Parts: sequence; C-alpha cells; structure tokens
Amino acid sequence: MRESWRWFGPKDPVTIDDIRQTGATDVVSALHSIPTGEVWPIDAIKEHQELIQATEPGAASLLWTVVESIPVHEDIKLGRPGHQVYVDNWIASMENLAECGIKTICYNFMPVIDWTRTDLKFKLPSGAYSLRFDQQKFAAFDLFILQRANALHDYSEEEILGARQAYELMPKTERQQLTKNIIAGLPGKMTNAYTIEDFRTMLASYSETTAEVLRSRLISFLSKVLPRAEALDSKLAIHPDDPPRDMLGLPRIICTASDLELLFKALPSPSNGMTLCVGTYGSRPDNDLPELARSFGSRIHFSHLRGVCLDPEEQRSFYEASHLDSDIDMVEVIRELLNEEQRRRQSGADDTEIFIRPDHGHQMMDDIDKTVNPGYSAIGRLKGLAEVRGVIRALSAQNMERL
Ligand code: DNO
Repeated sequence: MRESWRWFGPKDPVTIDDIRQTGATDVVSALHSIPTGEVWPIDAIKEHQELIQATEPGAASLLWTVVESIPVHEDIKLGRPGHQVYVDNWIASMENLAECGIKTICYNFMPVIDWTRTDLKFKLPSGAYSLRFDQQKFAAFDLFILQRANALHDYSEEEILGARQAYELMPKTERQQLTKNIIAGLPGKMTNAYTIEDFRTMLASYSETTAEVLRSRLISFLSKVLPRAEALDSKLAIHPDDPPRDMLGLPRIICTASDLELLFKALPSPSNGMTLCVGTYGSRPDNDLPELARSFGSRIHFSHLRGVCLDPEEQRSFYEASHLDSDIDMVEVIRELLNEEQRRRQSGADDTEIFIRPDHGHQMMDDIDKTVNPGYSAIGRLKGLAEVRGVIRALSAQNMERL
C-alpha cells in the first residue's frame, strides 16, 4: 500500500514538511486555483509538483502521484450544448498530468454539490471534534432556508415537523453556517460556490435530469475519456457521492454496489476505476464495505480510509468516528485491499500497490484552536494514518508468515 496525504497547496496550514513527518510517501493534490473546465497547463503542474517534490539533501522525498480531483464541469453533467469543449479540456489536463508522470486521477460526478456535512464541530465524548451529517438539520435547510420548490414532496409529514422544530431551535449563526456549508461547499469540493439564488437556479436546471439520464451522461463522458486514459496508462478513480443518496431533488448515481456494477459493465476498460471511500460508502447501512472491497478489488486504484457511526434512530445521520472505531470493519477492509494487492502481484501486474490516505481526522489537541480545513487538520489525520498503518503492518506480517 502507498500511504498518501492530501495537500491543498501553498495555503494549506499543513505544510509539505509536516507531511514528510507523517511518514507518508505520496501526496494527493490538485490545482485548485484553475477554474473548472480550463486545461491544467504543463507548466502549472510542474510548478506544483516542484513544491511537493523539492527535497533538501538527506530529507525523505515525497511524490505527487494522485490527483484529487480534476473537476467535471456542470455543463457535462447537464449535457448542455457546447459541453464537448469541457470534455476535451478534461482530457487535455489528464494528458498533461501523464506527461508529468501523474497517472491516478480521482474525480466525481455529483451534480451541484460535492461532499456535504451539517456540523463541522461536533463535540465527541473525548473532547475532540468531528464532522457530522444530521438529516433533520439538512431537511430544515432544504425546507425552511432554501425553500426549494417541490421540497415538501420529498419528506413525510413527520419529517417536516421534525425539520421545523430543528429549524426553530437553530440560532441565526447556526442557520448561516449550515447554509454556507451546503451552498459554498467544504474544502476540496469540486463544484462551485453559489449565492442562495444561484443555488436555486442551478438545482432547478436539473429538474428534468433523472438518474438514468445522469448515468448516460457519465457514460458518454467516460467513453470519450477512457480510450485516451488507456493509451496513457492513466487510471481514473470515481469518488462516490457523499452522502450516498439523492439530495435536494438531485439524482446521485455512485452510491451502491449496483451503481458500480452498471458503470463497469457499461465500460470495462481497465482505466475505469474507483476510489473506495470507506466512510462515504459506509454512510448507508446497505453497503457492506469488506464485500465492496472484495468484489470490486481490481477496480480500486485509490482508497480513502475513514469510518462513520450511523445514528441508530435515523440511519441517514452520521458522525465521522475514529478510523478503527466506527460501524465499519476497517481491519477487514484493509485485509481485502491487501488481498487484492497480492492478486495483482501473482498476476504479474506492473502496478500492484493501492494508494490509500487517511480521509479526514478529528480536530484535536493543538489543532482545536487553529484555523484548519474542516476534516483536514494535521493531528487527527496523523492519528488515523498511524492506526491504519498499524493494521497494514500487522496483517502484512501475518500474510508473510503464511507464505
Ligand atoms: C472530501 C473529499 C471530496 C472529494 C471529491 C472527489 O473530503 O472526499 O472533496 O475529494 O468529492 O472528487
């Protein structure tokens, strides 16, 4: 396994030298300043690569190996006339990255909103803070802040009542923060930041887009990208929709094993792969994570390791738990990923290692009073990485004994 760490660029409070101290060998990054839809020029890629890879003599080196993400322009997801230019530009960015030796590309196909949480400072019994998604608060936003057209049809009477109560109990600052989390997005998001009016307009532009239509657009996009990816030996790794279900009337199409089956059946290219985001898939009770890792093993080019605990009363609500202490059996997931690497070695494949990164971490200790990118503070992720590294080492040692 290749241990990687996400870096948001020179403004990230966690520096490249900090990352070096974690023991990770690889960096996951993107050119966040380039507007969605534009080509990432080779010079800009090289400049970013230099920031990551320049190493003082005697210091451990780091490699920029994974891109998270090249954003997919909304016009592609909407199938708007003229969207071909954005597909061509996406391909050109992939080609330029390959030219610089960067060949694993995470991306997503979520319309309008990327990953979404309602609480960014949910206090845990330990005193550390975690990210949380609260279905009732989300419904309160949808129904009473956004006042989305037709939203009432998406909720039962009981849910509307609960959402109203949640809305009424929310102080103004919390309503503002909730709105910001959803319409401006969270760090690393690959969608635009909107005003509330633009957000409503954008949602309305998807009113005719069913899941089938959106899926056909994803397939059409990939059928243009994949032949080129194969020729370059680049690997695409689609990130699931987080949380993995339809939201705000928008279809979401990468949520379950059957979504993945449809995708890989339609386009069996070996470059058509996935990011096994354990926390995202694990945010619905019908996804069995070790089973997903087993059945889609050969498609997994990248994995985000993180766990969630679902609310027993309302399974659409969850908080991000410690990496090894969540509802998900992380040890079994890692065992499956190691088994997949073993299969790749036995088949004589060139790329046998899967890139993993500690996905999110609790805001804890010195980080509590710092300005951090929510989910991406240093100490919590370092704890997560250390825990999963321990599991990887222990399972790998057991495997060696068996051989
Ligand atoms: C959040 C991340 C997402 C992810 C994109 C992938 O922490 O998992 O921002 O990077 O959705 O395209």
